[in-house]
Amino acid sequence: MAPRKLAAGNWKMNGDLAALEQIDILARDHAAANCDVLICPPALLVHPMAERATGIAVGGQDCHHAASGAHTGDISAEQLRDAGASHVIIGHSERRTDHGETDEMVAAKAVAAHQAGLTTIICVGETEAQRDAGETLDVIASQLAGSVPDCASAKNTVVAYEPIWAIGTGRTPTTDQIAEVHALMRRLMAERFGDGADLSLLYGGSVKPGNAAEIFAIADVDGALVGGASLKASDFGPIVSAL
Ligand code: G2H
Repeated sequence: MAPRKLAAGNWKMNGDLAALEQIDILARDHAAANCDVLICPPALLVHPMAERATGIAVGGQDCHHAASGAHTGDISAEQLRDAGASHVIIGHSERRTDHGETDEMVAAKAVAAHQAGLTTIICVGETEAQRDAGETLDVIASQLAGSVPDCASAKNTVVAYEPIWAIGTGRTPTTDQIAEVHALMRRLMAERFGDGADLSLLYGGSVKPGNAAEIFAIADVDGALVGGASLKASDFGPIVSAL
């Protein structure tokens, strides 16, 4: 099985009920896309989006590691699944920074998501200081080892490389820099999991209609996790088409 191609949108804390019309446009224009198309809206929009989306998968942006219980303000993987989600982003750098999520916490959430039947998109990425210090490959290897649980497989896990300094900044790594990290991720996943070579590997960080084709042409890039440019179908559509 070759890695599946995936164009994933991460709306972060943006969007409202009126924004769901963007899904109608995407569904209309990309019914025959060459890739899987996924939107991860704020949690409140997961259910209405899943009810409305045709041919577009819907995911959460985080989940708790417990299936239920006294965790005020949190959402479980089971609840996401019940609301119609098929995927969940885990360990985005904004969660790691804003909520102090460690690799260990990310792995525990991923286990919970897999137990609920969700596909996880597990995020890793270096800071600018780590890249400048020549630590990028070590950081990525360490994050993968700590964040991707033993129950991962190509069927339930996608990995996203998101260099923190490229997120929402308009800056992107060079194609060689992306290729180097993705080759490492491919090798490490293949070494660790029986079907690890088949995991989909996404690039994320300032992907736009204007740079998507160049990024998708890089070896071992199977798609993108897109933030700002996923909010409007007029931006995300061309990215889907480029994959
Ligand atoms: C990286 C990405 C989406 P943006 O966080 O996950 O956001 O495309 O806005 O850089």
